[in-house]
Amino acid sequence: MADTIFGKILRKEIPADIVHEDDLCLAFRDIEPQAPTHVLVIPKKPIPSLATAEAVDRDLLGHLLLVAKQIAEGEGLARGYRVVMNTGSEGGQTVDHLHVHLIGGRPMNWPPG
Ligand code: DGP
Repeated sequence: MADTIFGKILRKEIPADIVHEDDLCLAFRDIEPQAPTHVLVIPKKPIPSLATAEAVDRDLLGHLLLVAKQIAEGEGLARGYRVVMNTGSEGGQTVDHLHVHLIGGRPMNWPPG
């Protein structure tokens, strides 16, 4: 997989406001927050997008969601939040390293833009 800005964050080559790290993933605050809480959860495994994830990634993908839930609890998002995986150009993905957006702290609109 081609290197991305998230690869540089994973290797601590550029700074990020890290809120969680374990052996499988890193979570940090989005540099362009769309809500009071906006955290990105990324796997340490370099998977470009959900579209390229495979069956072997099943447990890893579940882990990312459970970490997002854990962070949401820590952020006090008891009234709800949104998790999003923008996938591909029409899905709005701009960084080709799979990531889960955790967004909360304000009411969310539907449908999304
Ligand atoms: P997406 O559009 O779904 O690929 O989301 C990419 C997100 O990554 C976008 O919300 C902005 C964020 N982002 C891009 N560059 C950086 C960076 O250098 N640091 C941090 N913390 N976030 C970044």
